[in-house]
Amino acid sequence: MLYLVALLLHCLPLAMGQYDICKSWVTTDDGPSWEFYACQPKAMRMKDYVTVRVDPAGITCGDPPERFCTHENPYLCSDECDASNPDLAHPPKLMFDSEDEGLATYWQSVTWRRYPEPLLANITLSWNKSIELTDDIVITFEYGRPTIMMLEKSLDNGRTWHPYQYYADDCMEAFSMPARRVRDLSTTSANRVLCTEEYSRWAGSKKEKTVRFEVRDRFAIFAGPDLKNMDNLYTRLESAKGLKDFFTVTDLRMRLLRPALGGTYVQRENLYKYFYAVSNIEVTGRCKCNLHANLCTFKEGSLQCECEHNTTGQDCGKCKKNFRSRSWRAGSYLPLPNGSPNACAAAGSAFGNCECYGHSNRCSYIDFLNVVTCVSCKHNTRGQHCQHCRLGFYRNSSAELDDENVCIECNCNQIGSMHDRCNETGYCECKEGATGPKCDDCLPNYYWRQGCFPNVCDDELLLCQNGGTCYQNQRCICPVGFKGVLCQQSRCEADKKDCDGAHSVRGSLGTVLLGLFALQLCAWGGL
Ligand SMILES: *[C@@H]1O[C@H](CO)[C@@H](O)[C@H](O)[C@H]1NC(C)=O
Ligand SMILES: *[C@@H]1O[C@H](CO)[C@@H](O)[C@H](O)[C@H]1NC(C)=O
Ligand SMILES: *[C@@H]1O[C@H](CO)[C@@H](O)[C@H](O)[C@H]1NC(C)=O
Ligand SMILES: *[C@@H]1O[C@H](CO)[C@@H](O)[C@H](O)[C@H]1NC(C)=O
Ligand SMILES: *[C@@H]1O[C@H](CO)[C@@H](O)[C@H](O)[C@H]1NC(C)=O
Ligand SMILES: [Ca+2]
Repeated sequence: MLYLVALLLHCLPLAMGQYDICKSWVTTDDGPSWEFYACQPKAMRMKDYVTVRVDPAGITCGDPPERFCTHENPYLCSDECDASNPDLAHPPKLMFDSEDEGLATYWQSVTWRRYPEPLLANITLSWNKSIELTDDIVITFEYGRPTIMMLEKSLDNGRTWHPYQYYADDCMEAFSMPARRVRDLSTTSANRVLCTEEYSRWAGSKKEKTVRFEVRDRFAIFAGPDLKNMDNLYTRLESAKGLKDFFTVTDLRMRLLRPALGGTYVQRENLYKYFYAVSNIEVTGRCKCNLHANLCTFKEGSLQCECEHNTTGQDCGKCKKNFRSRSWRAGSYLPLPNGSPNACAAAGSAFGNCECYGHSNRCSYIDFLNVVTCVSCKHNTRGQHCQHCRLGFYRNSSAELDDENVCIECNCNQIGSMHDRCNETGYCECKEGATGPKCDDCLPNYYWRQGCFPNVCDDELLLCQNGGTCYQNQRCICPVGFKGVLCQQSRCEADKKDCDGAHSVRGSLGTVLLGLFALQLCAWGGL
């Protein structure tokens, strides 16, 4: 009986659907214990957790109130957008509400009054959380779909953006790209960014209202038309480079580049029928939790994985404190059907007590020393337990030993310091005259020029004499008639020839005068 229960529990992950549970309590010959599996949260309607931004400012219609027409009825311009009237306003949030039966609510742009200046709008969706798409992105346009648009994505909360898909009624003309269909992609091109003409042609504003980013069609390349063979998809997601990331986003941006034209050319005499109107943006996906969580909750304004396997972080992207005896790893879909949890291990539990503070996954026994030591310490660490910093690095005293950033580069100035090592507080050893933690400054009375050199002149003790000026502490610029390091020497004294005006007078009146002045000085000197 007990065995049967164990068997049932063991089969539970399969019965629940793939990767739905992270662990189960199983009884084996050795007694009951936890067994761990790769796990992921359920797919959700991501529009419920999104923040939206529409650009440029003033692109939303209704301020000031404006009339607009439709392509079906271009001369009956009775519709009005008025931001100050809740019944006639079309704010961005109406792209994410739930549609009541029949009546569509939508965001709407201003009309194309400024034609031929392009009518451009960006709709940016942000989750502040990485999300794995599990179904098509579906954007519903009222009054016709744009004739040119583009979908972009970010994987780093909007710091960098990448094209995701191009849409145009003529891909060659709009983007200089051949038109392709996702259905025609193959296993090696499943993550290709392409231009499609399937969602941009005019078909009447009521008939074809949606623009898609086809996630299912791309999945189907591996999982078959009805997505029956998900095992094959999961296997591919593990092995094909970049495939998982292709379906992962933190932000999406629709760049609307040209509105619906009603199947003809722009009619300049009636620009009130050209605008964008989006009633719904459906994004279906799951929180990316690196296969370490089966729950994702909305807390403090952001989605967060409820991490298992002793991992932590928004995406379960690192090991919990005191569970860093080996480096963090994402869980794996493989081997099928339960995958590998790749759980974080408690310090001291792995490798017969050889602690490596999470900087190494390998230990090795050194026979003649009779010790076990960590191998290939990462994160600039070294030592038997990766407990020291490599030469040229120093320990961050406010970081735990198992922190990835525990070792900080010394960064000693190559010219100012004796070598590239530093002491425990990051101070480098400086050459003569150099100072500062990194030896990139000079002591007082030294100047920097490919290293520190003692001042030749300054404003205190090493004053330039006889009206000379000190140039960058490097040398005195002496007036005519004087020389020497500090202009302390009269040229007349040094060399009688210089006092002989006839030799030094050349050209301009100024030189002549200066020469005469020098002669005069010589004469005084002689007195
Ligand atoms: C839309 O976003 C792109 C960057 O992705 C930017 O270059 C462009 O200027 C934006 N357009 C508008 C109308 O804000
Ligand atoms: C994004 O999420 C992180 C982690 O949950 C949170 O600390 C941060 O405040 C969020 N940022 C915004 C702009 O919501
Ligand atoms: C995580 O750590 C706890 C102890 O705090 C332990 O009971 C549990 O089995 C660990 N989980 C995994 C997946 O290693
Ligand atoms: C040292 O570690 C602390 C804690 O992890 C971190 O906040 C700080 O930025 C680190 N200092 C440097 C210089 O990297
Ligand atoms: C490191 O060197 C600096 C400068 O010489 C010194 O002030 C500091 O006390 C030294 N720190 C340690 C831990 O030796
Ligand atoms: Ca709506």
